[in-house]
Amino acid sequence: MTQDIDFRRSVVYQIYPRSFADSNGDGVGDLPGIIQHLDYIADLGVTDIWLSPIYASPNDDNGYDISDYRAIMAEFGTLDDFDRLVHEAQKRGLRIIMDLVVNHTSDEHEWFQQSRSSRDNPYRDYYIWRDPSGYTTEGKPIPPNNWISCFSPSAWEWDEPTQQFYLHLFSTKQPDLNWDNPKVRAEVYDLMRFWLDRGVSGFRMDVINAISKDPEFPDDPRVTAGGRESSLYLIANGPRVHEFLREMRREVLDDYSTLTVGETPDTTVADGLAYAGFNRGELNMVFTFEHMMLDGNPDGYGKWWDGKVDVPTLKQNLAHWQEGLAGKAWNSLYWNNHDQPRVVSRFGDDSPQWRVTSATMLATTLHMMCGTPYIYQGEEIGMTNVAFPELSDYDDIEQRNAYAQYVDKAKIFSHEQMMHYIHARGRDNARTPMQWSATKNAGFSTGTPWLKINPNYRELNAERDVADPRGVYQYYQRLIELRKKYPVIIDGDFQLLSPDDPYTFSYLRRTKTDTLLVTSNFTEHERSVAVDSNPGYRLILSNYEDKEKTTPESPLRGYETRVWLAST
Ligand code: TEU
Ligand code: CA
Repeated sequence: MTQDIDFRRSVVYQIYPRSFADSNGDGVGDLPGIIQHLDYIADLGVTDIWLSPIYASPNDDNGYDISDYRAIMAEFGTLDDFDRLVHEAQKRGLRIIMDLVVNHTSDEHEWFQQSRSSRDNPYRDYYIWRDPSGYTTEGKPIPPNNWISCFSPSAWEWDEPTQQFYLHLFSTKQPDLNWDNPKVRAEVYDLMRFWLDRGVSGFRMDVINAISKDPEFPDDPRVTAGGRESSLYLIANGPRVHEFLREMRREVLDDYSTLTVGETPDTTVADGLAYAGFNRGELNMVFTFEHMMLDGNPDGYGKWWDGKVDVPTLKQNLAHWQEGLAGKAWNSLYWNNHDQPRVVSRFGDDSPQWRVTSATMLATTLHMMCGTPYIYQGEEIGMTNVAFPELSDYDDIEQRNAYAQYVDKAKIFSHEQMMHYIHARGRDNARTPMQWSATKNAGFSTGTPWLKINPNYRELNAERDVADPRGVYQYYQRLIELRKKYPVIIDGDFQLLSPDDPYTFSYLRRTKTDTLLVTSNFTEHERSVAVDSNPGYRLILSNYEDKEKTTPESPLRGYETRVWLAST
């Protein structure tokens, strides 16, 4: 059995390859583009790069629909480019973590092509096929149950030639694999070995908590009651998921040194302990979704809303995970990924006056908690949400489907409302191309980018930010340096201070010898925080300059954050 890599000391940088850097002018980011920017990533101080999917894909869901697990998407490059990327990353001390998308494949994957070809094909049982539950008076087949998919109304798609439905929790082009079939599991373990043997250092596992389905396929009571949100919550954390993950560890992960993080929507602290508990033999950590759902639609229309979460709700939720996992499992820490709006626009203030200050405040609040921080491309320069005027300016399948459901079909939101919600929460906020410079197309591509650039790139770009000692990039460097310097950031316990204070987010981290105090102001107005005076405190980081006059008790200015350390 091989030892896991030291995931407690990792800092992970996530790349969405399509939007990172285009080396050949076709408008699509690619692997050579990533290689060109490896120094930029290494200089931040991170230890690992997580690549969103780079496998062959028809791109119904931008690579999260895989048609060949052993091939690189043609637009992204070749296996040779991939080997070069691993090698160049290693030279800079960076590990590569792959996205493992095995809850479903593309419908264009060979397995599904075989599976749908006939009921007695040997691959039939690789997917989840069911008979209709009946027929309408017009003779239309009725799905086996009422489950709603994340990207289309029903989670079941009728296959006319073989007269059965197949299950797809996401788009109709993303059929769910049947993990109850041991052959499917063996195929997955095989492809994992393929990449581990090629030099990757672990996996971020896409909706891995959805792989085991309840064999009863019960109706979703929320849908029965008229709800419109996806049934993922009901399907998540199914009966055999822990058995499968332990088998995966025995069959594959035990033979390698890896970092594993599960993407686990609809997961509570208790589930988190079960997936990522230190002695469970499953995953190193999981991504909780709880803090990402707090600002959802109050009427049960999913994430489509533009309201703000209040500070106590947000910090109490994060504290709940910090305390719940303490000493028993490990947290992942994130504000952003390719599915979420930009954090500076969401929990901070992206106006020119406050953008940098609130971005660095949010970064500090997150990185000083206990867990492994994840940085999503562009977060390290404070990239913001975008507000394109037309629906046609957007690409994301989730946004397009939500518009069709909520505006066209059910007429619950007006066009204007829905555009507003897309601006606030749409996934394309995270997917506009990386803003490298003030030159044409933000230096992302010499051609026409696959998705429009955020028009603020002339002022907001890496070239400018990296050079600015008061910018966001250099601040992230300092945060990561602190983590390497002070063990309390890794090992300390966690205690939330003033849990009900509506404006500030403050906490302590303690070991036997050290106390770290973090105080952050989530508003533009001056706020005081109640803290225990400790004469030993010295300021080790802040996003304002005049450090001399400051004490832990002095009021925090707009979006100010401070990190204090006392050692005995
Ligand atoms: O996301 C899983 C998931 O639960 C999504 O529904 C997610 O909650 C949603 O995008 C947020 O609005 C993963 C990937 O991260 C996502 O990009 C994929 O589209 C999805 O799986 C299917 O593979
Ligand atoms: Ca390209």
